[in-house]
Amino acid sequence: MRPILRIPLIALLTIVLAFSGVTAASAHNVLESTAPQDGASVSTVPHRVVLTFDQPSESIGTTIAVKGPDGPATVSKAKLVNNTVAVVVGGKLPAGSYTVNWRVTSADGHPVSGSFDFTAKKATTYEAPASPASGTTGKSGSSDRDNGSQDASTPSTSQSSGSLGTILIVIGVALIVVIIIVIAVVTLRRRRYSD
Ligand SMILES: [Cu+2]
Repeated sequence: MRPILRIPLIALLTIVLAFSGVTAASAHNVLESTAPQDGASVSTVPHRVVLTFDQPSESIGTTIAVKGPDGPATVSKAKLVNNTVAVVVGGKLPAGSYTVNWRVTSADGHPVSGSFDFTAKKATTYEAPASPASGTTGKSGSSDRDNGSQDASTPSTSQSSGSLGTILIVIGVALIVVIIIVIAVVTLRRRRYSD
């Protein structure tokens, strides 16, 4: 009985080690810096809020929502250049505390999210961007706001999605273990019958 079970055990250990190696290799995007910095006090709200990661992000599912004393201040969708994700801020921006809620799709497809704050000492006003996409500014602005409120209500999205992958791996390994045990039992029974 034992020599037969030894082989499936070695196979199982190999599979588990292989899976853990894959998980460690595919790292999520890590936020390296923000402009403005977390907790910074700036004279006025900058026209653009920029997040820099250790690697490029995927545009699908990537959102940045800036919220000020008067509510949402984000007027563009997230723009991705190299390792940065930026968003344009506009409208009347009073002095006070601003919160940036961000959600970024990592290079490996997994979402990462977080938030940071900064304070504006003085009020400023930016006119709506006169870009070719200005015709859809209102619509994109409102959809950004919707995304922002969803992010705010579910701050732990990245955690649950990240652990979902781990759960799937555990389920996969568990299935393999069950299959190996069934094969071992069937093999043992056949041996007994043949003896
Ligand atoms: Cu990942």
